[in-house]
Amino acid sequence: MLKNLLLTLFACLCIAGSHAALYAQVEVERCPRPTEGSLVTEPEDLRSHDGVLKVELTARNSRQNDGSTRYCFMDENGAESPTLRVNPGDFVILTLKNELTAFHAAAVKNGQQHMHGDMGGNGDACTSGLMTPVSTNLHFHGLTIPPVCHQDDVLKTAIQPGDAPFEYRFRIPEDEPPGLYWYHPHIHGFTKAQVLGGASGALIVEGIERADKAVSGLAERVLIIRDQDLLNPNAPPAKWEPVIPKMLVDRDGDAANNGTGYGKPAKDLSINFVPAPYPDYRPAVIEMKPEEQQLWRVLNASGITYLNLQLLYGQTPQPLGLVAMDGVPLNRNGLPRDFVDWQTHLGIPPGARVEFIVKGPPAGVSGLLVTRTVDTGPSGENDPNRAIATIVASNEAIEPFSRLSAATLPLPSPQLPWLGSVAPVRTRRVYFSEKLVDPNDPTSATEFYLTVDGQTPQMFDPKSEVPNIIAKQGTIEDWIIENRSAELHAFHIHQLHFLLIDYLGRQVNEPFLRDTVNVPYYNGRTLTYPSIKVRMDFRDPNTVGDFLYHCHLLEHEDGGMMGLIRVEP
Ligand SMILES: [Cu+2]
Repeated sequence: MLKNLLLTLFACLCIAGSHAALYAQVEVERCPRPTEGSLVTEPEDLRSHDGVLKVELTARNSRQNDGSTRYCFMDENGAESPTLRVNPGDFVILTLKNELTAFHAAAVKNGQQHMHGDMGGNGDACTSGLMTPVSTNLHFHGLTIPPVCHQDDVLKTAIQPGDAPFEYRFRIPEDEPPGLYWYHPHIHGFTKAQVLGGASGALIVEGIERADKAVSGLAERVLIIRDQDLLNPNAPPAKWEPVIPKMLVDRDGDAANNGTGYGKPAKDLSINFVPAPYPDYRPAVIEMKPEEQQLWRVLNASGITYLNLQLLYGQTPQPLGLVAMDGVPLNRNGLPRDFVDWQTHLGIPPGARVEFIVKGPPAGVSGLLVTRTVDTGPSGENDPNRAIATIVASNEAIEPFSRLSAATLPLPSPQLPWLGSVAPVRTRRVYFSEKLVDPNDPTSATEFYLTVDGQTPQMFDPKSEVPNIIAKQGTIEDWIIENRSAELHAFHIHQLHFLLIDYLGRQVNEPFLRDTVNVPYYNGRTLTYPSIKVRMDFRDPNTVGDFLYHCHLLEHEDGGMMGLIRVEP
């Protein structure tokens, strides 16, 4: 009996030994993802109870066979990138455990293999500022919560592998507009890698149906569009595409904008992690009951890709009933309570959100969610026309997890006067620009700047504590944001929303607020640089402190296109 047992055990060990390589390959995927052509499922919803949302997240990564790295946030039940659902006034208590692994020599050298002290860090996640490929943290994009440690500071807060779980603890403001927000890491120099790898998730402030009756009682779907490195980088374009000029590569090594709307994209796209990769763009599958109306809450969590969404039934673009941008209902300034802006395409810069009403296709008709090409400028990346998901009308379609309340107790009006009706205390001018390290060598590295007019252009220095801008809490300022570079940029500021007043010299006076906005590129042929004007709102006491404004193309942000603002009490 014992002899048999030992023999069995010995046999097992032999098999284990001879198959070590095999076992290494089939080890459990730490960031599992659906395959091409899969049904689009929704992220899990985590809801607050008795005014508190408790979440335990773990940051993980995994190396893929093609050399790319996936990053993910998993909750305590194994759900990836759960949607955090909160009400105004709720407390969020979120612990983040860092289980990132260094896969690259540089990461090992600079990261977890060294003690914190070796890198100038001090072992304190609140103050170390130690930012390496395996450090992580969270930014709550769009929320007006304080820029302090354990809330929404990303200047110093950095959690290292092996640190105790780090606790975020903040209150959703009572007057936070209801809508779609999101969370993602913000480690200077490494944000792009983590976000491209998939580290992002949605946060919903409930109550949009109280702001806009047009969505009351609708089923809602959270759709997160992310980008990632090409799965088939060496494939030629599909045969159905028109022949385009020879593909060029930009300074980041991504496919450059060729101006045709076709050709190799800079990055692949996925929708709720279902990839729709170049060159065939096999779409993911969204099922809906025939002609059902739903509220789609779409986040562009891409690192660098602009979206221009369109929904086609046959060849016909369908009306998309826009009700919110960047988490703010479109009637925020007091427009009618059933206001809907019907559009046939919706542009979404990286970081931005759109929420819109769609009607499912009739039985027997299939639809296609596409992104149309975006002209990112001669120095921009290629964002061609491509399919993302097919819409299948089916009576068996699974109902979305969440349905908006049909009750329409109106949301209280904002306490402060509408931003458009308040005079600014001053006007500032900031500008995007880029410079080759060696102007005579077009292959040399590019430095990215976001500069206050009059100051010397400098890449953002995380070690510097000198703010580029000092503002006063309680005031309102107008900022003119210029683009002196040959590519499109997406301006974003932490901690607050702003009002877009002028766009390319045209008054727009939007009835809502944004936190991310495009600034068109300079084509070299106009007397002035393209610019926009926004009205910044520093009235909320939660905006007091040091925080960031930057381009939301993450390779630009990581590359220095960022500035520091201090709002004094
Ligand atoms: Cu940019």
